[in-house]
Amino acid sequence: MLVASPLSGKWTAYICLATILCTLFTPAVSVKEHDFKKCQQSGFCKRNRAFADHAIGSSAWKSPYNILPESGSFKDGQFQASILKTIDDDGNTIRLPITVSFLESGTARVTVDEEKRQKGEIELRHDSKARKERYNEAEQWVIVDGLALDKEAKVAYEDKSQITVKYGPSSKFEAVINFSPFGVDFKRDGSSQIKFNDRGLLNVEHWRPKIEKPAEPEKKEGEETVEEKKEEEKKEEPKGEDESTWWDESFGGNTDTKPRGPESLGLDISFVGYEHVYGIPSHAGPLALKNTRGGEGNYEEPYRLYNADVFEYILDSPMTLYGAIPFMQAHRKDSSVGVFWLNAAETWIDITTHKDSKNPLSLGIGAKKSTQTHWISESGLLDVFVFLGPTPQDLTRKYGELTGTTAMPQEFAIGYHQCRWNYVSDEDVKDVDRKMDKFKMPYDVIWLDIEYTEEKKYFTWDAHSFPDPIGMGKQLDLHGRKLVTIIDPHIKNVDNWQVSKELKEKGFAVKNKEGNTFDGWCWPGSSNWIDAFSPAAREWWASLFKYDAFKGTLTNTWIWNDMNEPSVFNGPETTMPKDNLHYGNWEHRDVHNLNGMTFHNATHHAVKSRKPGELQRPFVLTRSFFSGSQRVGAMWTGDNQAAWDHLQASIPMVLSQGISGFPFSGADVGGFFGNPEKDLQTRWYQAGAFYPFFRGHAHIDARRREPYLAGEPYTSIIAAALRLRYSLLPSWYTAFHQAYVDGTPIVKPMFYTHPSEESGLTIDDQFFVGNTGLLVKPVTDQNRDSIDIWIPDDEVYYDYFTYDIIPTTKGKKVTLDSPLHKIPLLMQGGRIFARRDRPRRSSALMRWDDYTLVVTIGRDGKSAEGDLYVDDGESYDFEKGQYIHRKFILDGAQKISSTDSEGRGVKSIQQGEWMKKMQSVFVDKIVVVGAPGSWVNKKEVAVESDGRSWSASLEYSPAANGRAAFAVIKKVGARIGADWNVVLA
Ligand code: NBV
Repeated sequence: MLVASPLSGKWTAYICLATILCTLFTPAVSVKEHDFKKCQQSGFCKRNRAFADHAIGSSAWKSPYNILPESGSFKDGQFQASILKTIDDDGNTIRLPITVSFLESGTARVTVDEEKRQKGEIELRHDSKARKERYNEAEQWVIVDGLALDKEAKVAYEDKSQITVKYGPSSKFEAVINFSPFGVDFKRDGSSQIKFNDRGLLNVEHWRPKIEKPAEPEKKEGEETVEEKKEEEKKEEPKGEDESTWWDESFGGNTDTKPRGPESLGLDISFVGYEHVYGIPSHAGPLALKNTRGGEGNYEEPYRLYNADVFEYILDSPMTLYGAIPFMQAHRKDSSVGVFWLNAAETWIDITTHKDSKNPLSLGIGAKKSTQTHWISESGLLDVFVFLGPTPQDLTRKYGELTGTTAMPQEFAIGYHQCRWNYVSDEDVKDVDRKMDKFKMPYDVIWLDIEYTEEKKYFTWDAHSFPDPIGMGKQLDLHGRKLVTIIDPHIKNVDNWQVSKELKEKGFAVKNKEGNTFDGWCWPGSSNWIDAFSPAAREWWASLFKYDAFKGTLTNTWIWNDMNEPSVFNGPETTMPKDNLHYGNWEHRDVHNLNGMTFHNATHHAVKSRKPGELQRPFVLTRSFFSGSQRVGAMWTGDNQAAWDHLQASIPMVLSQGISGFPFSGADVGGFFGNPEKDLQTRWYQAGAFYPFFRGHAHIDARRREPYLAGEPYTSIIAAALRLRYSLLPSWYTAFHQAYVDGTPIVKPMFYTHPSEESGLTIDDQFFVGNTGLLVKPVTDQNRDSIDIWIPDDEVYYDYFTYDIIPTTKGKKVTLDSPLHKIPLLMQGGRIFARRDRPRRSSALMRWDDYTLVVTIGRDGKSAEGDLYVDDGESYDFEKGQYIHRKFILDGAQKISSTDSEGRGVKSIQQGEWMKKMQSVFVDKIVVVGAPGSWVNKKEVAVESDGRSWSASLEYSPAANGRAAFAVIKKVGARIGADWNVVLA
């Protein structure tokens, strides 16, 4: 039932004028690469790269960081000591407390702080109110569990120069902490996997007072200015001591005042024997990351993590995008390790790969490769988690344990979403809703972009175009559909609007460096930004979403958070000045990459508490994110373009999100900017049907392109893609559940599913869906009638649509036909997955439909298995055991059985309203692909369940012209939640 509150229908006479003004203020759209810093333009990045060049280029280089042996102690799984950083030739040192924690999960954590800043014994410049410590609260936002110390971790060896700790499962892991210079060698089964400071690039810029230089005298003609002299002197300065950006730094007309001076961190992390590294999204580039120090095919720039509104982003680039997950994994055949760099400040990562062999006779043939990375952050703690694998699943599980896993979404959220900037009125929305039905295109959600508001004031409606949001919401609800409205973090700065007044009066906005409410420019013009770091601000934010506050919203209204990097049109790099202040007086520089997540998190909690007792799982989409955002919603890859290469780029981007713990992701289907050609739009729907988050979206200037407008044959082909998505929803939901349980990606790249297959380690244009064995390779080129798909194993593969047996060879590519109407989609043998085959208008309408199980018989000709997870798709009752989780097994081609996959007793799973209703939901059909020839005369099979037995008909189709034999068992009639057997022998 919908909960409604009346819309305060305040018609305003200025509407038309305001709309005109708003449309006039649409910033020019163009690639703005030069608006974003390169490493050379980012003071600390430049300094750390120079430091690295100096260290690597000098054979005499010795890292000036040494652990003071007598400061070290090991207790209860934790090693604590002081690192002394020698800062001059006189031997003066700075003290850096270090903690190495060994966690019960087998993960190790290295944390380095700076004693003087920790104790607040520093002076701030410009009367700044900023905190003096290095930012130490990232953990509070990011880590949810898994910090228990491993009391079993033991010191295996210790002397004046090092300590070796054995830890992890069966003490297989080892950390050799070297004292002079400081370094850690993380080993598994005795061999090095990950090394810290192996190349001596550790650099913790300690606090120092600014030595004021005399003011510059007037320049007489022909004389050098102080600046020019400085430039001259700089040329002679040793590398790594470039002071020019220590105390202030300007870019694009904005000056950062840096009240705490230089405070960056750098560390080299080497992955020994690993040629490929992955992760650290979001970047528009390949899944296996590229080298960043130049050379053929490599990038010149480090990968950057500094959340930014980079619209019309360029492809194949290490340039920053909207979100940041500083989690990197390294893989080689049969081994995976990873690091998680817990730092929310601007971060750059250099990557270089080199051959390991020192044997000159090997000529590099057969030599192993290692990858060296160099991590550079502007401020904060050095805080790194180390995962020693050995499988890709170990990494995603351990990372999920620390940062949390994907929130279990409502089922509608994994259906199709129809968006554009903008649906112009409530009538327009209702019309699209009707047309989707008319063209038999299932969909679940329609979206409203910023134009639904009155003058870009969120929580209001443009009364002229949206006079009846309640009526609109109710029409959508007729088919169980939802509305998503956009709410951005910038609040229009006007005195005659309560939300703006309260934000300022209560002091809940982000402050400028002077401690006054920060004012910047965004969609509404002059704006202020809610500071979601503040608990009181978050509570206030929640009050704005109550049904009687955000009038016109209903229980089927959900939220979209955009622009939360945050995007500030007149700010440096289109974001907030780094010397702005957040709750607790932390500088924006310290928390920038967390900002989007705190806002997303605040909105998630706000919609969750709209009405006491209403227990719906929230849906909130975010553009900006950080490690942990997966716990509160979905993300999309931002403002892409209607171009084939953007479609192509979306696949590795979505895969990268998946392996990095935030798998609920997708790209704008059709491309945000521009007008896709019909074939591109069609191919994009076919690809989008396999994104975990599936939404069509378009820019305000783009032509209307609701999928039914495409015209034939495109409309029918798109409708088929949408229906394919809907029929597979049970399997998608099962994959989401797996992600929720242990952080497993929803769509999986080849290295993840087949880590032993070396030739698949860099493949990033095809993937498996959950545990279904469905292998898809979206077509991302124009006029492609055939496509090569790489086969990861010796299993048999069937074409999804025709049941043809594909002639495959493990580790080799096979060519498939891929005319426009066809999605290259294979079924791996040995799997059982669930579908709902009856086409309906929305996922809600499918809720009580019966299931089809597809069994693909494996290479051995007789076995297959799979699972299915089902719950009510909206509430939290699944946390109380209200769910069905089945395991299906085909055993020796004799019997297909369904049992509770968690071994729960029948009683415990039959209680509760929803469970009761599910008693009348059945397995209707079982399709067995690759059915054995011995079934040729079989006409019926026995079904056993609930202590009864009955027969079901079997229709057998023999193999023909390359097509596998298959059998269809009809009207199975076994309850989906019950134990049953289908006896085939
Ligand atoms: O709110 C308007 C757009 C939105 O449609 C898009 O999806 C976001 O990524 N928004 C960005 C602001 C401006 C884009 C030029």
